Amino acid sequence: MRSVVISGAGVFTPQEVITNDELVEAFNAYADKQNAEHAEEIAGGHRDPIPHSSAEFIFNASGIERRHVMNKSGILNPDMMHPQLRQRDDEEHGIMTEMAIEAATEALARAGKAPSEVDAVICAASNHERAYPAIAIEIQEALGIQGFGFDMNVACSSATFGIQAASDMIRSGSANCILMVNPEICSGHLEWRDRDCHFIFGDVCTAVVLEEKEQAVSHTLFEVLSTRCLTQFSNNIRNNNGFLRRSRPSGTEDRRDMQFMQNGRKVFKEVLPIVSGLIRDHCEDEGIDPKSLDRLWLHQANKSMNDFIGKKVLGRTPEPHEQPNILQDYANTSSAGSIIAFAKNHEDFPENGIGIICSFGAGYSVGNVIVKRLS
Ligand code: CO8
Repeated sequence: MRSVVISGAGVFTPQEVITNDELVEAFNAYADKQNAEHAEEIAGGHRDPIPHSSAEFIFNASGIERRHVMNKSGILNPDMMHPQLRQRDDEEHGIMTEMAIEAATEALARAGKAPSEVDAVICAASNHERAYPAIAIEIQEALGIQGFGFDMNVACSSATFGIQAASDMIRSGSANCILMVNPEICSGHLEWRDRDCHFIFGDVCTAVVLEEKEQAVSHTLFEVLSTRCLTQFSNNIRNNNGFLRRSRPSGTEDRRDMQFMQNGRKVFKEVLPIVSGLIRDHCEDEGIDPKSLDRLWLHQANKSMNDFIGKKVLGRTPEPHEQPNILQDYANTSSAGSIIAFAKNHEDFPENGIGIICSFGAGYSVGNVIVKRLS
């Protein structure tokens, strides 16, 4: 059986940043305006006023301090409350491809690979900016990669499911070197007018190069020892937007369910045991004591969630370097979160050390990638 390694990772971080204070100021201005517009209905008891958001609540409930976004001005404009992104011509690169080129260029440089040595592209993300042609094929063309490309979506678990798909293809011989990219423009489908979730997401793009071990030239290699994916249907994280929208009577309305919706409390409670159980079972099936894992590069949605999982898996409170968090700077970037954590926190990882990249989210979905540092 051929062995698979991660030989390079890259992160494209958008320049624009929104702090919790800036976010809350814009939200509260929007709330005040709405409440003033509907003052009579509110006074008559026919409508609830929109309460103010709070930076203190956001930090305490999630651990998030700021987020990077592709466009800040639209999100912070109380008359708009969503990003404003320039429409590209069909002849130009799309915005997801632009982000992917940056992250992929870094990942390829770290792997020491030219695009001509890559033979497939997987674009794994929570949303794709169009239905077709596949974003992956546009990325493939933009970078000058031969072979094939395809898009896939398993929400927050897209990247780990993408790593499993790539690893299986490399092991079976249908590809030798695969670029797996995760351009996540979460700001496009977050409802910035909803106080319960307006602070959750940010934008980013990550990329990982996976290849057959014998052909890898990078000095930093992580062998993919084993992957495991699990899904279990739940409506607790849902988005009803889709290609049938115009065929429905209310298709043109500005409906709440056209953006990200979640029952955060239920997600929190229900997902935690699934994740810690899958990590434990997966490790044990591979003959690895979960308590001996050297690092957990976890999905980045909520600090308390990660603290809980870290403690459950290791049987003690992890040291900060054993379970690195990046969500304070990036917020939840969906599938890219665990890959940012890995990309920014693997240089100091010990040789022969074993760690796990784990993501979880809508579906529900959970993806594990157990890795061992070779060099
Ligand atoms: N400011 C002040 N107060 C607030 C705010 C706010 N912004 N928001 C809520 N409150 C209030 C509530 O009204 C409530 O008040 P009361 O007790 O009087 O009713 C109180 O604070 C507590 O509210 P919650 O119970 O909602 O707060 P929680 O402690 O549960 O924290 C969290 C909310 C942070 C959302 C938490 O539940 C959480 O992190 N849950 C897990 C979420 C998660 O992991 N989701 C994964 C989704 S991501 C995914 O799978 C990818 C989907 C595809 C990407 C989509 C991109 C857009």
